[in-house]
Amino acid sequence: HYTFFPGTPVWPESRRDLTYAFNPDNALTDTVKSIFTSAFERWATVTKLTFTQTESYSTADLKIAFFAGDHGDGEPFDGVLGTLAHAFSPPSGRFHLDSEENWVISGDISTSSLASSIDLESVAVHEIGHLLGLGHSSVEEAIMYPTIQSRTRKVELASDDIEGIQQLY
Ligand code: TQI
Ligand code: ZN
Ligand code: ZN
Repeated sequence: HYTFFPGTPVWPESRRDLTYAFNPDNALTDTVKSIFTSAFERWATVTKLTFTQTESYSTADLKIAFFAGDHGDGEPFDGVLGTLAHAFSPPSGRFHLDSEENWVISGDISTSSLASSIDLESVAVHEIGHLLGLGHSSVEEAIMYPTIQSRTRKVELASDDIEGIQQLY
């Protein structure tokens, strides 16, 4: 079953059209950016929320950045595997990914040669759930379940994820 963060923080009524931006220092390709766009779309289709990319990193509601190791927020990344990414509850909007992971951005992850390969969209859909206020779920099929099998792609919201987010928005 789905959960919320303590105190059930949500984006307020006045901020349901959210903007997102990528850390300009990361210089991400359009292909990588499009993975995040797809991940946002999965949540937008089941809520009244909208997500629009902006070039203005400083003013965006949701800020996406890749970092390695200690990046100044008290939650350092740890190299390959372990922590892959983290996102903070509303209205923080901070979404950080470990740049040292072997991110898979396209292709079939199940036949990937590296045992440590991680599917970027799967992690993005999960972290966006956190950005919007969902905690972890006890339902194994849910996107918000706290573990993922290695070399697995899991990007489709389960009914548990949809019920949880529709409770909030
Ligand atoms: N990062 C953890 C996560 O996002 C960070 C975390 C731990 C956390 N406890 C939390 C975030 C409580 C919010 C609330 O869950 S992770 C997965 C999964 C991670 C894990 O790098 O371990 C995914 C990131 F579910 F597959 F294990 C993304 Cl999809
Ligand atoms: Zn961080
Ligand atoms: Zn999580």
